[in-house]
Amino acid sequence: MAKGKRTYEEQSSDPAAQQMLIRADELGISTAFSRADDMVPCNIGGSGMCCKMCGMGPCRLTKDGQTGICGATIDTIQARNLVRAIAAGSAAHSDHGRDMAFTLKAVANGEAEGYLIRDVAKLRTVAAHYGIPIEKRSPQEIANDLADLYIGQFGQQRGEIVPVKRATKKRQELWRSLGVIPRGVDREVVEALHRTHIGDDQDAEHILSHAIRTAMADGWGGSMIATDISDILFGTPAPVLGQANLGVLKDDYVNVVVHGHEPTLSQMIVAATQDPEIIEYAQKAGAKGVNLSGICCTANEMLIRQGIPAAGNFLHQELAILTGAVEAMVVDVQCIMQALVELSKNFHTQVITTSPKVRIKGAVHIEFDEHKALTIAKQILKTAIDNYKNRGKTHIPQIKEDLVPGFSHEYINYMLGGSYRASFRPLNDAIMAGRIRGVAAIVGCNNPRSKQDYLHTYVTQELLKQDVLIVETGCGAIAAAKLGLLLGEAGLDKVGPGLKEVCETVGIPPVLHMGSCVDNTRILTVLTQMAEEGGLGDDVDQIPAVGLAPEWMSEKALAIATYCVATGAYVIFGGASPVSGMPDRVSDSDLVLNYISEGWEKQFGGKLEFVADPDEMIRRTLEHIDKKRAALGLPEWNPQRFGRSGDARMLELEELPMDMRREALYGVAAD
Ligand code: XCC
Repeated sequence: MAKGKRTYEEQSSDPAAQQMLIRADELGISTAFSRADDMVPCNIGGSGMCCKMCGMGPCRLTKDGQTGICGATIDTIQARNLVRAIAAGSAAHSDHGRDMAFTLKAVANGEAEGYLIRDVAKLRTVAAHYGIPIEKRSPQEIANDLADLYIGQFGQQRGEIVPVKRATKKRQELWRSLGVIPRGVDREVVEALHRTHIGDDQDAEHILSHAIRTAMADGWGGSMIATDISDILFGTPAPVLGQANLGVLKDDYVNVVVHGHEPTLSQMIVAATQDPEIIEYAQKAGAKGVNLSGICCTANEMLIRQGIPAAGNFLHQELAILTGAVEAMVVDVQCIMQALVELSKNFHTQVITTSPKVRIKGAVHIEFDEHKALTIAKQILKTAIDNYKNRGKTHIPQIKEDLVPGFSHEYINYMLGGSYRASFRPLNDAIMAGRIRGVAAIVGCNNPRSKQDYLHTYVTQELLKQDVLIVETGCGAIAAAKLGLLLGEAGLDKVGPGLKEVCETVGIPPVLHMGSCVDNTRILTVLTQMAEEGGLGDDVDQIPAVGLAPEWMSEKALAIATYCVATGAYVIFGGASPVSGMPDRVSDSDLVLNYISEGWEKQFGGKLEFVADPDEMIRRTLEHIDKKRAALGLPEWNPQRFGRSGDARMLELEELPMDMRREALYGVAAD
């Protein structure tokens, strides 16, 4: 809750952000940070107690026993608000997946300029899951069939969406018995809106079962489709060296920042920046070339595949423009603040919208079309280059960090066992022995209501000390990157002894960056493969693992949380709970709160809780991990037991200053 103006250190834990917030104040410009200080959130809407579903209201249920004008109870209202948010989040991710499927179809038919099928092996693997014939067929033929199958998932009316076949057999049976398998992606989103219209579904538990079905249409539908096709078209990620933070912007280059979510656009812009015509055009304009970087999940898509630097996470979008060094901020869909356009008027930056679905008044619109992708990408870059001459004074914080992202589930599988014995066996063994106490997925957004990156990085660092292996996606991964936690040699002196041994043996950082927010489906796949590998029970809910989104803010995050719960995970969200009810009358409005926790745990083995205090998040995470270990009959975690087998080279490296360690390990000197 806002309590007046915070100090810069209270607004962000990132020194680069703090520098830009000082600059914003000097210039008298507002940011999401200052607007959050100025605007107190509505505690009635925020706690899920306001119903705006019809014109008789809005009804605000602030007194015990009060109902809306139609008689709707607080439980019904909270459940309806939650399922609507989940439907919006699922729609966003899934519409992204749909566009990827259309692009795959166009590529298969030779109608998409500039795109290739880069990962034929993944295409064949994915197609084989669904019985699409792969032998003696060209990649284009297979891709055409897969695209048709995937496009069909969105409008399917009956039956089951096909990616659920990739869950454990036991989980599929559970979902079938509970009747929650999505019939079609669009159908579940539409039904969520129908059920929550005035006078429809008015049993909170019944509404919440559809929340599960709708979220599964995202995680085991639209998002999984998006991840599969991104890998097929742009390559399945493998570790690559990258950089993160505002210091990646360059004074003597044309800076183009790509922000949003869909790799169809950003990957073509990556290709266009390497075109000799564009390089020459930039040089004629007086720059050394075009320097590309990303914000939000577009950053993650480019980072995990090509090592293109990330200028920052969600709350860095305005700060990048405040440097005065950005010629163009190119946006597509999701997480784009309308404030960018007003802000850009103080500088020379052009905000360029590209999606037929997203326009911002005052922005330049250059519509993207995958059939002419490379041509449009070049047009966008030329627009940015033409703007270089208008650049004024710049203030680029000289702060950036190296990182190694790109840990797809395929790569994790390979790195653990090598080409001939690729498997999750070594990871399961390490958990069973207690070298790794458990696994935490720390994902999700920034939220200006809390200190930027603090909750992400505090929880991450504390869990690492407890031998918890961390996987990350989205803006949380960029937070960890900015702090240097995605580099093995930087993080290893801060992690528990058993985890350190595993990371040194395999040669991985203790925090694995798995990609963008749609790539949370990679985490579903990892958990499924761990369960199928054996030794950690026979389904995901038995694995000592927890999902956390300490700084969540988007409806997509709620959809992700809910499909993870449906898959058997314990999910902890930080910040405010959208179903908390008023603090002084929790007893009157706790049905939804309890149902998504204990109720869902009884059904799915996973639960969703909102916990504001980071130490309590850590306590509950470790308690859950230890409970799952005990249920599996695994030895209690004992930090004294491991950690003496580290090899001499790592010990030597730890004695070196950081830049020399990096050079020794990666052959790249820090600059
Ligand atoms: Fe959240 Fe998904 Fe947006 Fe970042 S970008 S703010 S949804 S973490 Ni994906």
